[in-house]
Amino acid sequence: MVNVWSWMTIVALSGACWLATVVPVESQAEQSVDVTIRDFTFLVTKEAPLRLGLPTVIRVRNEDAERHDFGSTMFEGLPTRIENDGVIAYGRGMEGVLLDPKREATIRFNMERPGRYTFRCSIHPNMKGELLLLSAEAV
Ligand SMILES: [Cu+2]
Repeated sequence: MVNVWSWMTIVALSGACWLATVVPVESQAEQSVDVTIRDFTFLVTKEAPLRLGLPTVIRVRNEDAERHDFGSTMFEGLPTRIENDGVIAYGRGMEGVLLDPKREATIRFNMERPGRYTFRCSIHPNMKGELLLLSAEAV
C-alpha cells in the first residue's frame, strides 16, 4: 500500500517537473529573472542561464520598508523599457530604476553582450549583485 502511494506521488511530481521544463520552451520569446530586495540584500531567481539574443525581463521587487534602486551598466546603449508603478519609460542609456517600499518594477531589454554584470543600489553602496550572461554557443 505504502509503496503504491509513494510511486503515485513520484509520478505526480515528475509530471510537474515535465510541465516546468516544457513551458519555458513554448514561451521561448522571453526569458525572465526575478530580483527580490529583502533586508538590504538582492535575491536573484532565474529558471535557466541567461542567453544572448533573447528578450529579457527583469522583475525587481522591493520588500523592504526602505527605498532602494536597481542599477546596472548592463542596459548601457541598449533600448530598454522600464515599467515602474504604472509609469512606462523607454529609451537608451537607462541606468536603472528607483523602487519605493513594497513596489515592483519591470525592466525589458535584449541581451546583446555576454559577460558578468554587476548591479547595485546607489542609495546603499554595499548592496550588490551579479548576473551572468552567456553567449548562445556557451549554452
Ligand atoms: Cu538600497
